[in-house]
Parts: sequence; C-alpha cells; structure tokens
Amino acid sequence: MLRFLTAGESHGQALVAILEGVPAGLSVDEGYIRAQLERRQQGYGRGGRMKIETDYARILGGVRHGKTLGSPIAMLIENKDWANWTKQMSVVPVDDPGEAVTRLRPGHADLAGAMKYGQDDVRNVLERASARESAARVAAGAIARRFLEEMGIALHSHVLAIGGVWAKPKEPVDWERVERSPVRCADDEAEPRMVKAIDDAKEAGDTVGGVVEVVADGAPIGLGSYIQWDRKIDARVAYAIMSMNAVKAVSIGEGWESVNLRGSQVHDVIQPVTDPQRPWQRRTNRSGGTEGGMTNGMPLVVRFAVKPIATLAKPLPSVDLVTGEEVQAHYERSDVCQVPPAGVIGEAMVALVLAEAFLEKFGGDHLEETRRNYRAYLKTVGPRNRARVRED
Ligand code: EPS
Repeated sequence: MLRFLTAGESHGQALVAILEGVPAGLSVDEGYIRAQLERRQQGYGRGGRMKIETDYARILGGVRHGKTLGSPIAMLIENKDWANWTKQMSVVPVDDPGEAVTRLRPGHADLAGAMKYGQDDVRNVLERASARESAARVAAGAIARRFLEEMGIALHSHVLAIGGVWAKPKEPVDWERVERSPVRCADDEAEPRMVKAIDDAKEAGDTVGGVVEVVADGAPIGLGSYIQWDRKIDARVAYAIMSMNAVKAVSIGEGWESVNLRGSQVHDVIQPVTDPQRPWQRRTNRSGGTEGGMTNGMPLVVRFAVKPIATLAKPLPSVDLVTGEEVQAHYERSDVCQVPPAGVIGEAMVALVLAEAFLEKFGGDHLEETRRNYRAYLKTVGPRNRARVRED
C-alpha cells in the first residue's frame, strides 16, 4: 500500500529514499521536507557532523509541478561530509583506502554486523548502521505527514526525560515551546537540568539517553484492525519505532504505568454522544488512542526509550575484531545525546504507519478519491441507530 526504502552510507555520496503508494494530487515541495530535516538536525548534544550538513532532499521523481503523480517518489540527500571521505568510501577500489576500523564498540552494530557479513573492517558495517540513515526516513515521513495534514491529522513530539531528568509537562503541551527548546522539552524547569545532564556527560566523555513522546492528533476511529496480528495499529507503530537506532522500549499510552492500577482506574470511560460531529469522546486517554489494535479516535500517544549513544569519547574496554585482544573501543566523533532528534524521527515513523493504515482503509489513487471515501466513512461513524451511509 504505502512502502518505502532507504539506501546510502553515512559518509557515502548521498542518502536515498523511495516512497511508493502516495496518491496523486498531493501538494509537496522541497521546502516543506527541508523544514522537517532541519528539525532533525537540531537538539542540544549533537556532535560535529550536524555543523557540516545542511540536509536537503532533492525530489528526483514522482512529483510534477508541485503535485504527486501517484508514481514512486524518489529523493536524494547529499552528504556534504562525503568530500572528506572520497577515498575511504570510494565505490571503486583505491590504492589508499585508509585504516580499517577493528576496535569494536559495545552497543553498536559492529560485532554482530562484522560476523554476519564476514567483514574485517567494521567501517563496512557502521556506515550503514549509523543513525544518519534517519535523515532519509524523515524525508519519506515528511511526505506522509503532508498527506496526513490533508486529512486533518497532525503530529508532534516532545522529550520526557534525558539522562535521568524527567519533565512534568503541563497539559495541553505547548508545542510551539517545544520547537523553541534546545532539548525539545515542554517543561521550563526540567529543560536547564536536561542541558546540564548533557554537559556533564560530555565532560565525562560519556553519553545520555532518554524518553520521547510522539502524539498524533486527529486520526479517525478504526485505523488498523483486530482481525490479524500484523494488522494491529499499535503493533505496527511499535515495530516502526523499534526500528529506529538506539530505541530499546516502546509503549502506547500509559503502558507501563497501568500495571500498578486496577482496571477501573485504567480504562477510558466512553462519553454519551451529544455532538454528532464528535462522537465517542473519552473522559481520559490512558489507552493512548488505540484499543483492540485500532485507533479509537483519541490522540495516538507513543512513548519510547532511547538508550545512550554507543560511541563514547572515553571508550569502554573492548576487543579487537582481528586479533581478539583487549583494546579500547573505537571513537571518531559522535553526539552526546540524540534524544531530541529521536522525537522528529519518531514523528516520521508514526506518520508513515498512520498514512499506510489510512490508505488501507480509504484507498484512493487520487487525493480527492481518498478524501471522498474518508468523508463517506465519517458519516457512518456514530451511534448505530443514526449511522446511515448518505449520498454526498
Ligand atoms: C548522524 C550522523 C553521524 C552521527 C550520528 C547520527 O555522523 P558522524 O558519524 O559523521 O559523526 O552524528 O550517528 C550515531 C549516533 C550513530 O550511532 O551512528 C545523523 O545524521 O543523525
């Protein structure tokens, strides 16, 4: 239905994304995608690489005169840093390819990747395993986001914790404040303490992780399905989020908190229908907008844990890939904290999952067809004695 692939190495010439299944007639422009890529590049605790790059996705196909054609959308993000890596990352063999990386970093793909792909040089693994790939996801996700915007669905994210400092954000979250925050946090009081946690880790040659929340507002009731395990929307969101670098846990709504409570304290009471335009409101949203593997019309709330980055300025003891002897792990340069950009990447992944589920339910090869189908469905969503499919 909607699928995407990415290609490219971190210090290769470029990253590539191909997104297939977007209906024709959607307005898309490079400026819109650039704004999302820029958000991903921000965040206190980023390393030197983000000073080199100005990520920009050039659209190579699938769009004409500002509108999607329904054909695959191809995008290319050039790596500016490539200029410094032309020999090491040359596509054709060179006489002087640079020194092999053999000092394994615990926590990264180095060891398992080298064994799996039979590599003597960890660079052949780490270049693709790098979180740099997430730029291509954000480019693809920006188009999904544009589509969802047309359907009245908006995505946001904010940071709940960094390095053990927890935010206590006020409801409703002030999303504009989050965009201005160096750590993408909604809590004035926690923000400077998070910044300090990053500074302290940097001084110690260490890294910090945290917790991020992504919220999707405006999704209709009934995306995903209970009828088969791989159609469940919460399962699909968890898969997409878990596929991000450094993510070690995903929960929907009050997933972890609910285990200490009774059922009566956990489930979201359904309110009587007073406004036919807004049926099936809930008193609370502890379930995070999904029940039975489907969206329930409340905001989708996804939280996830980002572990501290594995590349440490003060490396852990490790082992050399070739000799098997004890060495210190490899360090080139890295970020101290990647939690703020993880929110932007999480939004992209949730956007891709929701757009796919939306197209699954409403179809449409052209945007207007999707919109028509969606409107017709909304007329049927109400108390069953009143819900009748009406002609437009
Ligand atoms: C990243 C680019 C990378 C890292 C980071 C994410 O750039 P470089 O390797 O040239 O410093 O900053 O990658 C990782 C944290 C990782 O573990 O691989 C980016 O564009 O986001």
